[in-house]
Amino acid sequence: MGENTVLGPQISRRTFMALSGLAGGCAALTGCSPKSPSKKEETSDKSFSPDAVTWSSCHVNCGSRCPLKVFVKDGTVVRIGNDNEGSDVFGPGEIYQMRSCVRGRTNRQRIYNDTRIQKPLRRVPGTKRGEGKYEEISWDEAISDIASTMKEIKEEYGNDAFYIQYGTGQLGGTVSKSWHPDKTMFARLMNLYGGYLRHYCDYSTGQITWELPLFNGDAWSNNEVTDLVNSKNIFLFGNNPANTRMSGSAMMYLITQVRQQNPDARIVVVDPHLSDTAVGVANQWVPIRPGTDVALVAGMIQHLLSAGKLDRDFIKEKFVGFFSDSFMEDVKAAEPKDASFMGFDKDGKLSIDQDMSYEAYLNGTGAYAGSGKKTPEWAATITGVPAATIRELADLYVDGPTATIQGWGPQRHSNGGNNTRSIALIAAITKNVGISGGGTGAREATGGVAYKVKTAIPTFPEKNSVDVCVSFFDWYRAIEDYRSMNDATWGVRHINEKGKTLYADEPGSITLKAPIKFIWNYASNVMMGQHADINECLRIYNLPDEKDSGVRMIVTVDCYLTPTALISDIILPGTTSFEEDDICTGGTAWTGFVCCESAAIKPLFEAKPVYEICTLIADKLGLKDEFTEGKSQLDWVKWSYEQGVEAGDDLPATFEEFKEKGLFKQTDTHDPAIAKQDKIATPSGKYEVFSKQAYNLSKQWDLTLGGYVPDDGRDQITGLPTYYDHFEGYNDPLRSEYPFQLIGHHGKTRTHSSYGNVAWMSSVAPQQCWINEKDAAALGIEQDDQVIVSTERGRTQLSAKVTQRIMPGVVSIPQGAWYDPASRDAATLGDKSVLDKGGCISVLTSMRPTPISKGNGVHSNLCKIEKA
Ligand SMILES: Nc1nc2c(c(=O)[nH]1)N[C@H]1C(S)=C(S)[C@@H](COP(=O)(O)OP(=O)(O)OC[C@H]3O[C@@H](n4cnc5c(=O)[nH]c(N)nc54)[C@H](O)[C@@H]3O)O[C@H]1N2
Ligand SMILES: Nc1nc2c(c(=O)[nH]1)N[C@H]1C(S)=C(S)[C@@H](COP(=O)(O)OP(=O)(O)OC[C@H]3O[C@@H](n4cnc5c(=O)[nH]c(N)nc54)[C@H](O)[C@@H]3O)O[C@H]1N2
Ligand code: SF4
Ligand SMILES: [Mo]
Repeated sequence: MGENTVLGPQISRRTFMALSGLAGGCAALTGCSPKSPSKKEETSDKSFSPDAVTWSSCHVNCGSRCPLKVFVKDGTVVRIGNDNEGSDVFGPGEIYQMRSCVRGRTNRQRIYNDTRIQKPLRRVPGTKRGEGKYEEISWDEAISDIASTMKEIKEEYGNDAFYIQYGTGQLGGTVSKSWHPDKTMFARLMNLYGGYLRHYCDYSTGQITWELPLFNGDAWSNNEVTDLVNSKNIFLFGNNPANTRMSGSAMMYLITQVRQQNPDARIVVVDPHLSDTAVGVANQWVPIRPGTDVALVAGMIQHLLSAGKLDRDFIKEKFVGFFSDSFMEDVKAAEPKDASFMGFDKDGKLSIDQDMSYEAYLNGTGAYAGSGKKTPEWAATITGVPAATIRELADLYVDGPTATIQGWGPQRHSNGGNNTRSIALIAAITKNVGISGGGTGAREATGGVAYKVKTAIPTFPEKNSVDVCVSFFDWYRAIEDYRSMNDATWGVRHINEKGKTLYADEPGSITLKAPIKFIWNYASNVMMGQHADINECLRIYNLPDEKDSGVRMIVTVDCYLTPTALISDIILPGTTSFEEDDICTGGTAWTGFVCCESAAIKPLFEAKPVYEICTLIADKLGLKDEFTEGKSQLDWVKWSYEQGVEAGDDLPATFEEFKEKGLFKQTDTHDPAIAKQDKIATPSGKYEVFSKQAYNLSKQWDLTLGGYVPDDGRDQITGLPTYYDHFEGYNDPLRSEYPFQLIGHHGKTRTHSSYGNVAWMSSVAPQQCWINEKDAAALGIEQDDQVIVSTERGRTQLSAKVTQRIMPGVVSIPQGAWYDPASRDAATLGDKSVLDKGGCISVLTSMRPTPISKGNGVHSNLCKIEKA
C-alpha cells in the first residue's frame, strides 16, 4: 500500500475532457462497463445516438432538485440534458418544464472529475488532520476500523459521543439523502445502535427559524410567489433568487414572469450589492450596510408614526409592546407561559418596571434609548441609505399592497435575529399581512403540488437514547469542552421522541453528557469549508484524544477529495447520483414532480452508495437484518413509490412502468395562497414588537458562553428588535483596524462548495472579491489584481472584481470556494498566517455563535484588503 500524499483538491484542475475522449476512456475506469440500452432518444443532433437515456436529478442544496436527462453511450455519460417536456407558460394549470440551471448541465465534469476519491483512504498514522497524507486501504479494512472504533467509543462514552454532521450534498436523494441528517441511512443505523447527539436548525436559516417567531410565531409563511402579480410594491430584502433559485421553474423564473405580467409593480431590492436579481427585475436598488436592516426599519417606522401614517387602533389591537401607554399591560400578556417558549420564567422573577416600548425606542427614551431619536437621518448614518430614500421607501409601505420577502442574507449576521424580526415588523405594522399582493416578510412561498411518495426511509428516532441536542453550529465546542455547554450558555436543548426540541424550565439545567468522539460526514464540506474559521477548526480537530476532549474518529463519505475529506481519519468513496437508483421529488409554484432515478452507469472506481456502506457497517455491528429489513436500495425506491400510490398519487400501476418513464409532473389551478397569520403563536397571541421571551433570555443566559467569548457587549439579547453595535458590524470599534465589512453572498458557479471542482463553471465566473471602484482606487487595486483579504482569523488570496455593483466600505467573497492552503506543513497547520489560495471565505469568518439562536452570523466580518 503506497503512501499517497494528497496536496489538496485544487491541485490540478485538468478537466475530464482530457481524461475521457469518452467512449475510449471507459476501459481505464475501474468498474465502468457498458450499460444495456434501455431506450433510444432522437435529439436535434441527428448524428448523436446514445445507447440509453435515463433520468437522474441534481441532488445538491440549491433547493431545486432539477431532473436531469442522462445520455449514455458505451457505458459512459456523454451528455447531460434537462427536462424539455411540457409547457413553458406561466399560469394555473400549466405543467412547466423543470429546467435545470447551467450547473446541473455540467455534471459530466463532476462524474469524471480528477478529484474523485477512487478507493478507501486512511490518514497516515502520526500525521495531523489536515496535512493530507493518506494511504489506500481495502473496503474491508476501512469498515472494520470504523466498526471497531464505534464499539470502543460506545463502550467508553455511550451514544452521546456520536455526531452526524450537517451535510447537504445529497439533499435531493431519498435513500441517498444527506439532509436532514436525522433522516439519513447513517441515522437509521445509529438509532438501531442506540442513538447519537442530534443538532437543531441549519446553516441556511440559523436565526430566522427561532427569532422571527419571537415577533409573529412564524418563520416560514408568506404569500405564494404567484400572488406578486397583485402587488403594487415588492420589497426584496437580501434576497437574490437570480443566484439562489436558478432552476427554470423556481423563484427567479417566476419573478421574471411577475415582472412581465405586472409591469407597473415597483420592485425594490435592499442589498449591499447590486445583485443579479436587482439587475434583472428591480426598479430600485437600495444599497445598505450589512447588518443594518434593523436600523432602516426603525427609521421607516419613526417617519410613518410621526407623519401620522400608521393606524394606531390597529396597532393597539394586534401588537404588543409598541406604545408606551399600554406597555406594562402588554408585557404581562407577552409572558412565556411554559417551556414550550423560550425564556420561561418559572418563578416569575423577571418583572419589568420601565418603559421598553418601541415608541420609546423611536423617541430615544426608555431602557433602549440608544443614541437619540430614530429618525430617518439617524438611520441614514448607520445604514448608508439617504434619509429621503428611507422616507420614500416607508411611504411605499402605506401605499400598497406591498409585498415583503426576505432572503436569508439579513439573518446570517451576528445581529441577524433583530434584522429578521424588523423586516417582518415593517410588513405587519403597515397592514400588508393577510392581503393579496402583500405578505409577511418571510421568504417567498413557492407551494408546488407535491407528490406523496416517501422522500425518507424510516430512521427510528424513537430509539435514540440521547435526549439533548446542540445547535447545528456548535458541535466544535462539544469536541473541546462539552462541560461548558448547557442551555444557558450554548443553547443546548432537550429533544423528545418525535424529534421536537424543548427549552429548559430551569436555566442551566440541560447539559451534555460526553464529548463528541466520532463524527460522520456524509456529503458535507462543513468541517473545512462551510462552517467558519478554518484555522481554529484545524486546532480543534488536532486536539489530543483525551478523556474529556478531542475527537477520535472522523469518517467522510464523499465523491471528491474535498478540504473536509482531508481532515478525516477514514475517507470513503461515494457514488454520484448518476451511479445509483433513487427517487427524488420537488417542484415549485404549481408544478410538482417525482423523478424515479436509474443508475446511468456503474459506480466508478471502488465507489459505493451510502446504503451499501451503512449496510457493511451494520453487518459488523450485528445489525444488518434490522438495518436492511431484507431490502436492496431498489426495493426501498419501490417502497417509496408504493407509499405514494397508497396515499393517492396518480402514478403508473406498476413500479416497472414508473421506473421506465422516470419523470412525472402534476399541477392544479389553485389561487395563490395568502398567508393569513390569523392565529399568532406568540405567548400573547399578538405580534410581539417587544418580546418578553427575548427579554427573559437576556437575564437568564450567559452571553460569554461560559467564558468562551469576552463580555464585550458586542452580542446582545434585546426585548425589542433594536440596532446595537454588534460583533464585527459597522460600528464595531475593530473597524479602525479592519475597515471593510465583508459578506459572502451565494454565487452562481457553485452550490456552496459543490460544483467548485467543475472547470467549466469557474471558467465562466472565477472566484473574485467584489470591491467598489472607489475603495479599490484608494488601495491601488485594479480589475483582476490579486488581493489578500484578512480578518483577525486568517488570510485568503483571490482576484478583485472592481465594480460599482457593491457599496463602498463593503466587500463580498462568494461563499463556498475550496480551501487551498499555501502549506499543509504540520508545524504551521492552523496558523493564521498560512495563506489560503482558494479564496475561501471560511478562513475569514467567525465561529462566535449568535446570541439567541447560537447560529452562524458569518456575514458579519470586518476585514482589510491589500494588493498581493
Ligand atoms: N447558486 C446557488 N444557489 C443557492 C445556493 C448556492 O450556494 N449557490 N445555496 C442554497 C442555499 S442552501 C441557501 S440557504 C440559499 C441561500 O440564500 P440566501 O441566504 O438568501 O443567500 P445569500 O447570498 O447569503 O444572501 C442573499 C442576499 O442577501 C444580501 N445580504 C447580505 N447581508 C445583508 C444584510 O445585512 N442586509 C440585506 N438587506 N441584505 C444582505 C447578500 O448580498 C445577498 O445578495 O441559496 C440556495 N441557492
Ligand atoms: N461563509 C458562509 N458559509 C456558509 C454559508 C454562507 O452563506 N456563508 N452558507 C451556509 C449554508 S446556507 C449551507 S446550506 C451550508 C452548506 O454546506 P454543505 O452542506 O457542506 O454543502 P456543500 O459545500 O455543497 O457540500 C456538500 C458536499 O457533498 C458532496 N457531494 C455532492 N454530491 C455528492 C454525492 O452524490 N455523494 C456524496 N457522497 N457526496 C456528495 C460534495 O462533494 C461536498 O463535499 O454552507 C453554509 N456555509
Ligand atoms: S444547482 Fe439547483 S438549479 Fe441548478 S440544476 Fe442543480 S438543483 Fe437545479
Ligand atoms: Mo443553506
